[in-house]
Amino acid sequence: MKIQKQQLEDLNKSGISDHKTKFDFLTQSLSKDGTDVENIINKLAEFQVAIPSWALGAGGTRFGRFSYGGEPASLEQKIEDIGLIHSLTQTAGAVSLHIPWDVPNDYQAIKELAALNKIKFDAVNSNTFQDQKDQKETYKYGSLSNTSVAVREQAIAHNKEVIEIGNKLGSKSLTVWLADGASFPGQNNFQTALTHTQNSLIDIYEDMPADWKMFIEYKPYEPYFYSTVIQDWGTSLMLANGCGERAYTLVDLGHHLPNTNIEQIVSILMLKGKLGGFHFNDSKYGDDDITVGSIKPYALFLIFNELVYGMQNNPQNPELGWMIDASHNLKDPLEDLIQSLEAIQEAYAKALLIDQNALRAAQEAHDVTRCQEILQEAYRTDVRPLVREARLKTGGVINPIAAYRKLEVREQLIKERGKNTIATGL
Ligand code: LRH
Ligand code: MN
Repeated sequence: MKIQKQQLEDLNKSGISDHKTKFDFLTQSLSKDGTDVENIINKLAEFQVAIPSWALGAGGTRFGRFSYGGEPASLEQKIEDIGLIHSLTQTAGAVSLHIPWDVPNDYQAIKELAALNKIKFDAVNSNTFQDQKDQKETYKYGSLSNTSVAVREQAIAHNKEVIEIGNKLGSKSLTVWLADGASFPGQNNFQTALTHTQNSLIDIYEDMPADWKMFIEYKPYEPYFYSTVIQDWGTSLMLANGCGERAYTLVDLGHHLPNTNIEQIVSILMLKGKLGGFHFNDSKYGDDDITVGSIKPYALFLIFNELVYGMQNNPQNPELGWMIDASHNLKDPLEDLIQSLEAIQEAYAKALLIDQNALRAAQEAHDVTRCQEILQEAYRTDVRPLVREARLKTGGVINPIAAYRKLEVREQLIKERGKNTIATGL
């Protein structure tokens, strides 16, 4: 299914005047405070978030999976679905593949299809947390950290294969997340596990093309429940430093113990020039992988405040890899992803409204109330007219969810693909 340009324009007709009224009103009040609205619109329009290839079908938990109908059964159909989301939002211009779930059959064809949909290939993800059919060594007791040389070498070889696949597609980064850990005290020697992991990552790092980055993703627990080798940002930072200047830490919002101050972690990693990428999602308890901004929108805003400050003050930190990492158990995966993209744009827009100089001055003056007032003034501003204007300016629609439903996209996909197709992924 492809959405034609004319359809997008027709969809905007009914809402354009109401949008202009709200946009003009907001622009006037913001310009009065000296806000450069044009600059914010351009930044929102440039902000592209990679869609995870593993989150375009119905996700599942160990308690069950409820299929959605019309799910993409091939990488080609996944690219088409991301193309649908991108044509409506104009902010999903990239895909992050997970190997071996999404190995291309025809590289040339998949690159042409992606280009047709204005989709770039962002970070590729290795997978040494599942055993593949006819795999020689099992990852049951770990991969890059395993006590067995044979298992470590197999896992290293897999990561090098993932780099090759990504390289053929034009990707420039590898994300390594390890399930490696233990569920019982005494099961692992922590020092040996970490040392094996460091040496394995160095082996992979040295095999990366010179213009590639490595993202090391941390997680405190799951699938194991006593210890995880790469459990927190400090361990990931240490391993990245151990690899070299093109290795960075990847922050998945769901990979923090309750009440962790994630914005402080983001700030420190940017100061150290070691924040490589993000996996956006939201959670109430664990790694729930639910819609961005659906539980803790203020926390997301505070994270974007540190990101905006870092992007303005930390030239030592590279351009960040923005990705969503979610799993959809209840909602239409494409609607869920559209909602996440909107929440990300709104948090970024609100953070761009923060008067960073006034905030610095209030911090210097220890005027705590003023500091909070400056943040909350921005947070309490309804920035949706700015986000909509950025979409309109780039050929998207004013209200993506309404457009998705008006076009009956899911019904169309079910007609084309049937009710029982199952997408690879989580
Ligand atoms: C681990 C994780 C990681 C992916 C997987 C799909 O929880 O966040 O980023 O490999 O989800
Ligand atoms: Mn993740």
